[in-house]
Order: sequence, then structure tokens, then C-alpha cells
Amino acid sequence: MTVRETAAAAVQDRSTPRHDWTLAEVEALFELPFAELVFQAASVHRRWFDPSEVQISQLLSVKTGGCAENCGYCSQSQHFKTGVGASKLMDAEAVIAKAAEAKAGGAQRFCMGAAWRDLKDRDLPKVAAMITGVKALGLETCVTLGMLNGEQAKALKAAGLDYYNHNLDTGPDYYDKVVTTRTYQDRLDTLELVREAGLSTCCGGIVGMGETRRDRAGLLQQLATLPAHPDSLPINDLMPIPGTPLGGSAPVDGLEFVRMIAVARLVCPKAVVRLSAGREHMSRELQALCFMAGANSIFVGGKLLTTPNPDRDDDAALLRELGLRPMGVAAPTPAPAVIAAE
Ligand code: SAM
Ligand code: DTB
Ligand code: SF4
Repeated sequence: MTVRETAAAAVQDRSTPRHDWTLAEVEALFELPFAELVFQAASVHRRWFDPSEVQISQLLSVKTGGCAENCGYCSQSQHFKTGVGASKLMDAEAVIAKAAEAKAGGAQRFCMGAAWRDLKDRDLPKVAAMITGVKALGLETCVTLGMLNGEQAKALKAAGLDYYNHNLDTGPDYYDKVVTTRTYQDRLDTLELVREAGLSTCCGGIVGMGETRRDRAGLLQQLATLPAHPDSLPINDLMPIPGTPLGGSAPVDGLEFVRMIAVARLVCPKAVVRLSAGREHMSRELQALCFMAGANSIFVGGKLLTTPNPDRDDDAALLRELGLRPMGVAAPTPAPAVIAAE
């Protein structure tokens, strides 16, 4: 076969979701020549999505700080001195008002995060009221509240929840270098209960915590061998937090970050891959490469949970310049074809 035929065959093979990826296979994708990897990912992206469309989410921290877990990257853990104070769970009305602002600014999904190890039943009615109220605005709903039990997952679904975010964060072999107050299996167990409750899953991880490429491949292999691939797959570039164990981590090379996005697209072809935390320190060109490599979601609004995110107007300008539009919004008149029909 010619190089061109080999590449075309690889893309054809990669378009069908698989759940039997081996670590060696995922590592081999990372090793592809950069342009070949991005080409394959871009081709698979087009098989399942309109590559001009980007899903738009907005975050709100509904309960900040004071968390019992010791995640080494997090500003909100009570184990580290980061300057982020602990606050109480917000009132549902205040959250719904923030969601209405987010909707007016163009968000399609509103993601509410709480700095909890696990959801306590006493907090469930208030969280349920937030979900129901946000859903009533016509927004998709997402929450991330730590570990759940099965009954809680079902109650969140009944309240109108669409997505539950619960990240695996890194590969299984690196996990205990990042957090020791819970296990990888704890995360997998909650994800299973979330799926069983009929919720869509949002599950991904972080790069830039000192992990190797093999650990990154390990994370993606875990995601790609779940009984159902994540519906949303956030790839966060570490926001380094002074005072945390990982606050001094060396930044990840931009091209390596693009590889992570591209491999995520290849192993979970139908997932919406989010270029998540870290855009604040990325150039427009790097973000453009990520979109080319299959990223099709972002967080908007000037703040993530506790750290900055690009200004909404800058993002609007970037999307305009790249010819990207919010998912589900009608396309403008097509541009003339640039490749003549054979
Ligand atoms: N407490 C819940 C939990 O851990 O599942 C929900 C909130 S937690 C902040 C949500 C996710 O944000 C984490 O799993 C992690 O992947 C991501 N995250 C937290 N701090 C981050 C940072 N400094 N940089 C990048 N991603 C981060
Ligand atoms: C996800 O994967 N990233 C978001 C969301 N899910 C909850 C959180 C990013 C947090 C970045 C650090 C901060 O703002 O505190
Ligand atoms: Fe707590 Fe979540 Fe931060 Fe871990 S990532 S310390 S569980 S808020």
C-alpha cells in the first residue's frame, strides 16, 4: 500500500468505537508522526461531528474550598495552604441567576462544581433544586460533587441532571502520586453508578502533573475501555496552584498537549472532547491546533472554578476567526469547494 492508502485505511479502521484498546496500541498512537496523528484525528472527528461546531459549557463553583481530599493539583483541598477559603453551598436561586447569565452569554451547558469528597444526603435537596432550576432555563445540566451512591445518582437524574463529571485525572499507575485519600477504583465505582442511573458521563483528566506519556496513554486507555465511553471527555492542562504539591510542575510542551487531544479523539471517537482548563495560558495558535486535532468543546466565562479562563469576548473573537460556531447553531452559507471533484 502507498503511504496515502495506509493512512486512509487507518482512518477507516479508527472511525468505529472500540472498547478493547491495549496500552501498547494507545502508546503507538502517541508515537505517530505529528502531522499524521493530527490528520487521522481530524478525519475521525469529521466522521462523527461537524468540525465547525464547538460545544460551549460554563462552570460555577457552588461550594468552594475546605475539601477533605488531598488531590495534589487542587486549590480547594484543606490539606494545602492555597489562599482559597471554604464557603458554604450557594442558595439555589443565586445559582440559577448565574446560570441565566451564562445562558445569555451563549453557554449551552451549565456545570456546577462542589469541593466535596462525596455528596451528603443533607445537601441533596438543595443541589436537586439547582439542577431543576437550571434545566428549566433550557440549559443542559452538569454537576461534579465527588463520590455518589446509587440512590443519589438516581435522585440527581430525577431532578433533571444530564451529565455527571467525575475525572479519572491520570493513568492508574500515577494516581497515587497525585491523590492518596481515594483510589482509582473509587472513581470507577462512582462512574458505574452514574451510568446505571442513566446519566451521561463527563470524564477525563489532567496533563502537566509530572506524568509520563505512558501515564497519559494509561488514562486514555482506561477511558477507552470503559463499558461506555465518556460522553464528554475533558482534557485539562494543569492550572498550577501555588501551595499545592503540584504547583511547581513543569509545563507540558504544546505539541504534546495536542497529541493528547488527538489520541483522545481517536480512542473515543464519539466523545465530545473538551479543551478544558489551561486555555488561559495557551496561544490562539495552540488552541487552533487542538480544534484541528479533534477538540470540540470549551468552557467559557472568565473563571473556571477558582482560576481564570479567557475573557468571553476574546473567545468569541477566536471562534469567529477560526470559523467555529456553537454546536447546533445553523451554519452560514457554505464556502466554495476548494478541492475539485474527481
Ligand atoms: N470535588 C469533585 C471531584 O473532585 O470530583 C469536583 C470538583 S474537582 C475541582 C473537578 C476536576 O477539576 C478534577 O477532577 C480535576 O480533574 C479538575 N481540576 C481541579 N483542579 C485543577 C487544576 N488546578 N488544573 C486543572 N484541572 C483541575
Ligand atoms: C473538568 O474536567 N475541569 C473543570 C470541570 N471538569 C469541573 C474544572 C477545572 C478546574 C480548574 C482549576 C480551578 O479553577 O480551580
Ligand atoms: Fe476536593 Fe475535587 Fe479538589 Fe480533589 S479535585 S481536592 S475532590 S475539590
